[in-house]
Amino acid sequence: MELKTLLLEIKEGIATITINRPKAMNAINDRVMEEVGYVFSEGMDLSQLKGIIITGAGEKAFIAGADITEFTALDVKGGYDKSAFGHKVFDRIENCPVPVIAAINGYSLGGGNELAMACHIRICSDNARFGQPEVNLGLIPGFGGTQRMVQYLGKGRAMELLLTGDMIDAVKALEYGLVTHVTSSEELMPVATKLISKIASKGPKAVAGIIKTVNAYFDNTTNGFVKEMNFFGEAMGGDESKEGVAAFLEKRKPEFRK
Ligand code: CO8
Repeated sequence: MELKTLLLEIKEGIATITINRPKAMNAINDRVMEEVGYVFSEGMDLSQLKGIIITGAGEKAFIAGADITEFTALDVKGGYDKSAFGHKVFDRIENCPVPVIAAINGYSLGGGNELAMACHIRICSDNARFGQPEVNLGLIPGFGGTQRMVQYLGKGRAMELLLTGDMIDAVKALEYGLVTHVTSSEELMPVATKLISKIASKGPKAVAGIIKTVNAYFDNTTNGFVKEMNFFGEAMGGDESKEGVAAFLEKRKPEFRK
């Protein structure tokens, strides 16, 4: 698939996906959603990647939401289908076996903030602003925001932000646990890269196992504790733990990636 709305750069095993519609504040239109869905399925060879960074083009916005200009054509079925497709794509991000970091460089609103919340880690620049303003349009979030916002912020804070449509700044987002680091604009990508490089020095199977088992906590069709025991057993019998344990005992750094 030809990428028309995303920039995809892969350098030293780190993929950077830039949502590239700066004139529309990188709003997610149908094409963006299709392309994000594509890059998280056939569009990248995940087995060759250490991690993925998602960011927005320009200096003002990460993503200012779903593209509102496409809403006028939607009825009940159209709205449901658009929402369901977004869920499918964002589930792919959430369940990606390599770490996905949202590097939030400005407005992170509506569907854009929902995309950020599907990533494993969120960091932001100090000019970032976050919100779910759908209520101002007579809507509710449709790409998982009502659920993931509660997961990160707790019910009370999530309810207030969702019901008022208010935005919070980077400092508040850090206090609320929505992001884990606030940087200057210049430092945002270097910090994201550093985080991925650090994670890439660990065993990739253990990293994938942690992503799966943490996600299991939020999946009420599965028992996360059982999943953990199973993965733990597999990890203990696997080559990575042999290397990790041997390296500790031999007082050297483990080499997980050959
Ligand atoms: N969709 C389409 N265009 C947008 C969007 C958007 N979400 N956000 C900004 N733009 C466009 C503006 O229309 C403007 O275009 P133009 O230059 O052609 O007039 C351009 O980007 C620049 O924007 P502004 O001039 O408004 O810039 P400001 O700096 O004054 O304001 C804001 C920036 C605060 C980000 C403002 O643009 C804004 O409030 N945007 C809308 C934010 C919003 O409501 N987002 C939520 C959208 S709804 C949603 O995300 C639902 C997700 C679930 C969908 C489920 C499936 C149906």
